[in-house]
Amino acid sequence: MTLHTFIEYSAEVAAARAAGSPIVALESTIISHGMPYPQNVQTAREVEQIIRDGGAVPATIAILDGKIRIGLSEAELELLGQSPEALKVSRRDLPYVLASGKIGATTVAATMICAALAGIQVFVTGGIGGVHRGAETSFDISADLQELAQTSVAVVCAGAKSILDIGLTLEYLETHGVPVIAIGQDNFAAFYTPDSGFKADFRIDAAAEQARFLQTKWALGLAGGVVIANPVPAGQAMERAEIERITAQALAEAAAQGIAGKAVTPYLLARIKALTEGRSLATNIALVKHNAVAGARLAVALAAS
Ligand code: PSU
Ligand code: MN
Repeated sequence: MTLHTFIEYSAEVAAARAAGSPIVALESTIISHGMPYPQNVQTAREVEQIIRDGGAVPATIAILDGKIRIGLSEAELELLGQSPEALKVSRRDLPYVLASGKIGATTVAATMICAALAGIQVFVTGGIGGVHRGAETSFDISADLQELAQTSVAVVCAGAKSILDIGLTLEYLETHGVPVIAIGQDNFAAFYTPDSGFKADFRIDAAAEQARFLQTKWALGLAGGVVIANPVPAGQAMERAEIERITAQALAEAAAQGIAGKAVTPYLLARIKALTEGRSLATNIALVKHNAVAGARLAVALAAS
């Protein structure tokens, strides 16, 4: 029994694998725990379509009926978007959800594991987890960062959210040898806003050059992921001062309510959405779609080289 025993591909993804066509992995925690219904399912569908329009095949990943599913049907996207039973699954949760046959929505970390098992090198999401503010006392550091340190998948995202300590997140990635690439600018993106105020390690705009970077890293035997940070388009970004104020309020509320562990990130996302009257959700949807364009380009470039 190996993890491969548990993998099941959709017909679309199986055909793409057989043909050697470009494939882009997508996570499901963003659907089940990152956005409200029905915008979550709507966005998941639209993101898949953007990837198809970009010449690649989307592979949304989740755990269903004791299987790692690579590529989901419309009904399965709907189930993940609506079911209160969907568990947030990171690396440590994978064996439990698979063995129990429960519904699992995979985080960046778990999606990277599954994508790597399926031979998929490009993964598109909204934002990665990171080192939380106050981590020096809470020890709250997302398992996403450890996964980036060891699993060879490129993660196209809009940077890391300001609910995190972005400076410490970048330090952690540096320690673990994870390159952080920026698209279209020198600085690392901050999810709701294009500029975190911190420099990325490298700026690489062209997909062909990003592909060459990845192939060089992995050819050298340097296992591990790469963060490719694509800033939210200016017209769809939030105002920095507003998001800072609201983030501070959401963090204070989380602390007052004793929210801890895996509940922290979903709680903060939901509070920020409520406090911005949904404007943060519109930005979130826009940036994921923008990342899908970049991710499809990268997958196509990798397949062509
Ligand atoms: N950031 C978002 N939306 C999300 C997440 C992060 O803007 O949905 C999810 C991702 O699945 C990420 C996870 O991998 O939260 C990180 O959770 P934690 O901080 O508990 O590691
Ligand atoms: Mn955490």
